[in-house]
Amino acid sequence: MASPGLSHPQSSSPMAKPRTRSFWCLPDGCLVFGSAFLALLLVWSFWSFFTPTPNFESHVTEPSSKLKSSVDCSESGFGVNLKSDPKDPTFYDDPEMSYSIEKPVKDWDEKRQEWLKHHPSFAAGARERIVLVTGSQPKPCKNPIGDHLLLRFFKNKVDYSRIHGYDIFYNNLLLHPKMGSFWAKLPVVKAAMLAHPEAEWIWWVDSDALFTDMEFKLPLERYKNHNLVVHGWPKMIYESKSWTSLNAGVFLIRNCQWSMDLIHTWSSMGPISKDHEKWGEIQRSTFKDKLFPDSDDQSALIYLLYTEKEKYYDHIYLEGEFYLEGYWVEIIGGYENTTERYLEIERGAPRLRRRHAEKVSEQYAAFREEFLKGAGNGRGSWRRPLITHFTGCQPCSGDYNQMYAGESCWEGMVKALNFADNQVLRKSMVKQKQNIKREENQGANSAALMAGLCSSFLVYKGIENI
Ligand SMILES: [Mn+2]
Repeated sequence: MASPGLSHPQSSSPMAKPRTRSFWCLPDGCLVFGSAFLALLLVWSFWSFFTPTPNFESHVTEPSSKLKSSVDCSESGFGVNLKSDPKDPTFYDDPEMSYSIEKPVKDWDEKRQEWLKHHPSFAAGARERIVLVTGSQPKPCKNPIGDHLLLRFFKNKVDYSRIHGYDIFYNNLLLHPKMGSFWAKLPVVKAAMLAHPEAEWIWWVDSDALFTDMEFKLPLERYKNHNLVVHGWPKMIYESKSWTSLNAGVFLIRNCQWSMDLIHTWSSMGPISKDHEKWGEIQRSTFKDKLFPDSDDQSALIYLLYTEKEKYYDHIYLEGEFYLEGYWVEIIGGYENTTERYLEIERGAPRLRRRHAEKVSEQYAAFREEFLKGAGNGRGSWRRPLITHFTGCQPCSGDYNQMYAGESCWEGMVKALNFADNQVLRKSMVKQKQNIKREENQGANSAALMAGLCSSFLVYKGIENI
């Protein structure tokens, strides 16, 4: 596997955002205006003291509506208007418009643009807006601890999305009856694109993958000329012809016509195609290391890149520099060292130990960047990996690749989930001089766990001062 480089994708610390200044307090006239305002405030406070109900409105208001007096509640905190949907027709009014994976979407760029024109409050920030999409099967898990694991995997994605201000959508229904298993994501991603014209990007993250760096933000600037971002290596596609030359379990796809066309072509190698079996044979004969006969989404994408390089290569960014997703086996052994290195940084940097609201934590991530310059990225690095992917372990079915002991899958997952969850708690909810203690699952117990005999999978031991 190609070794990712050691450079830093975030040298310009994109997490830092300018703080909003009070617009009325300009240097000249500030004093005059300020004094006038203070006087007005004084008069108003006396007036309101003697007037029980400040009668700004002509009708009697309910107590709760007083809270609204200074804020237009039709606007969310991000300045987008969640209530306005003008009558002008958009693509949603077209009866021919379908979310189905089988029906191609045409002129999507124009349609999306038109929608944004009618919803101007979404235009600001639209270029960077991301909707994270994930999901799992519609039924309860066969693995006795599967639903618990999936819940924690989902919580992890909710945490990451909340910290970075992304919307998140979890799907657990097959949107097309034939598109099950690894193919299920494509109908969901397409539907999410149509349902979210306000978003520039849809970020698919598998249910068996989790964020293990809650601070790291995608370097979107790097992808400005690309429409699809996947973890992958060109040499492995064009020289080794390997079916693992990229990983389709995590990808970022631009909400545009190019992506609609790609999804259409891509899914036509899946179970909705009458040639599905034939595609399996073609993939196997092209990628010799592919051992199973069925056509799969990952091989299908690699096949497109391999056979139609001129058409696709320039639009697909193969991210090999950091762990857009990383193979859990090569990652999880490094968590302890990473934790220790990060704690060491915090011990020497009071600024990083300052308690803060979670909403401003990107600022602290930016502060931390300067201490991570020597950490490297990807394999061999002590930087937290962005995403750890439990490829070959299925948390819900309990199936796993026979090259691992099943226990190592579940123990590894718990370790990764705790590694990430501790970051969330330490970020803003626990004092930096405190340590989160958990009783980790011991190997000896895992047989019992798998049999569903032990419900106390994780015993929370509390927080201790360090
Ligand atoms: Mn996966």
